[in-house]
Amino acid sequence: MKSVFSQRQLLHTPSKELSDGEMRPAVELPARAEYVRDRILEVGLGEIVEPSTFGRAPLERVHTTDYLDFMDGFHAMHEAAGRSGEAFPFCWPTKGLRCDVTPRHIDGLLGRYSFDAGTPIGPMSWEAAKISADTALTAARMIAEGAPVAFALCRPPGHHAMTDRFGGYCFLNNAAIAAQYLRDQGAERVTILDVDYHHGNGTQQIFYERGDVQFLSLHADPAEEYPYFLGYADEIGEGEGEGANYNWPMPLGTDWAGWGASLDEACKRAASFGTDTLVVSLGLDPFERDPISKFKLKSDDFTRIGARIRKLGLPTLFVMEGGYAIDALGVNCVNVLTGFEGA
Ligand code: 6XA
Ligand code: ZN
Repeated sequence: MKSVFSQRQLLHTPSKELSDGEMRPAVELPARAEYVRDRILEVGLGEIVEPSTFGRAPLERVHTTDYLDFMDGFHAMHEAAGRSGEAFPFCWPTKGLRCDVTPRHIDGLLGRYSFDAGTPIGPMSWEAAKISADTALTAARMIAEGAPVAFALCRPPGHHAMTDRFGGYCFLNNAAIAAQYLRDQGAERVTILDVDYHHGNGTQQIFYERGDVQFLSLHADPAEEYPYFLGYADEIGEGEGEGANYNWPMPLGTDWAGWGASLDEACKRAASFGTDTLVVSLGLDPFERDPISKFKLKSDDFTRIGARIRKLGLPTLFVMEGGYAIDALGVNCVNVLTGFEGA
């Protein structure tokens, strides 16, 4: 299978993040993508191609223009405010405050367009995020043109990014942008299967009232794990989207026995939706040695994930999301892809 990746996605270089009450070394590092790229080359998975530039139009199909304008202008505003280094929001329009105003101050704007303080923005972060979205779009175009499978080596990741808010290391929702692009290219129904350890709150929010894009997510119980405020089992979609959203929150410590059973249920939901294209939000953080996660999947289990997904018999776009056990990331990620190809 072909993969898509650009070195320019490495331009986002977060140094620290707010975690466990301290400023800690960032974990969403450029080296993550390099380990995956190197493993693709090592096993000879297939060609790695550069992303094309798709411009703003496909981003606007998912994100609001004011959010994109804010992000486009953010770095200049940060410098004009006499700031250097990484930006962190810290004040949000939560219930009880006004959500209908857009402040002029940089910290007010940072709060307006984010939902957490865990996502540092550096001078090149937005550039890298746009190229990461182009990577997803280029791989989606391969599927639209008839490829049975493609891998978008996206980094920074995307599944927490909402229509108008960044967070959870995510700025643009790569999987959602790709799914919408596939719809616009003629796919009638698209399923997004999110296997990242964390709930894909952004993807869920983007498609929650849509009946044409199904969202299925396997993740740690949000009562115990980030993002805490979305991802519960009773969230089934609204309006035309009712019945097109399903969550499988699982207890901390879940291993393949429980996780694989949930994957089976999710695959059955996908099969009964009548989907014609599958997008997999491929997080590698359910791994037993992931430093920020608490599931217990082993490297061989990732091969099983790929094989189970293949049984759906659908054109499949894999889009990379999280995963921070850097030394094992290449093996686990490529195990999913070879598990798919070998099944
Ligand atoms: C809070 C944890 C962010 C989770 C990022 C992730 N700092 N999402 O892996 O899938
Ligand atoms: Zn994650």
